[in-house]
Amino acid sequence: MLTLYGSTTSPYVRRLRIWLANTEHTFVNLQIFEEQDRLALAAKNPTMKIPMLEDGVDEKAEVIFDSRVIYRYLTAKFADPNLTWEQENQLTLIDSANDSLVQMFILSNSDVKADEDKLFFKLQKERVNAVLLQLNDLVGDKQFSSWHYPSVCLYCLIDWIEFRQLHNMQGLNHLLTFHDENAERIEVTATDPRK
Ligand SMILES: N[C@@H](CCC(=O)N[C@@H](CS)C(=O)NCC(=O)O)C(=O)O
Repeated sequence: MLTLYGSTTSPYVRRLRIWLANTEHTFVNLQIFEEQDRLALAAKNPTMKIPMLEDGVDEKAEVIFDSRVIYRYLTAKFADPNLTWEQENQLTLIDSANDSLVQMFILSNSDVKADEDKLFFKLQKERVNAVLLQLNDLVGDKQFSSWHYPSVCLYCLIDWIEFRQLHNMQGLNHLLTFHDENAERIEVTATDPRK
């Protein structure tokens, strides 16, 4: 029995909800910044980050942290092919922009103003700009034309950026087209964080 713990707004969780759309599993929707759910999460996962996967029940359950490791775990469990090194790099690009945006989002929710003269914000902005440009080029090179796992992750990143209004996507036309082309997939609409 597979149980995925997460939230409906996290882009890291959404990629796995989409990936597991045709696999029997239970989704536990946590409010990770609220006391009770936080305690429940901490009891199993001291990183206190979502997603988290549980395979099995009680003491016999395998508990896996981190979306990347969860994906590898699922790949091994269902004997799916591993990602290529090129796809691993695509995932690293996506995750690095995603991580920077998550950190800046948490800071803005902590009333810390994004001061571009400060090293922290300079570094994150530089990374996000460079990575999104590179991903835009890769989409232009047709590397995301099939709906493989990196495509799912890329979609979740772009859609989360739009949902939270985190970055001006003007000019990143390949990314915007890629987003539009995949927006009506059933597993995408079913996991829309706006619902
Ligand atoms: N490397 C992790 C990142 C997961 C992550 O950053 N999750 C966010 C939600 S989008 C989180 O749980 N943040 C809680 C915190 O930073 O305290 C993964 O791929 O699963």
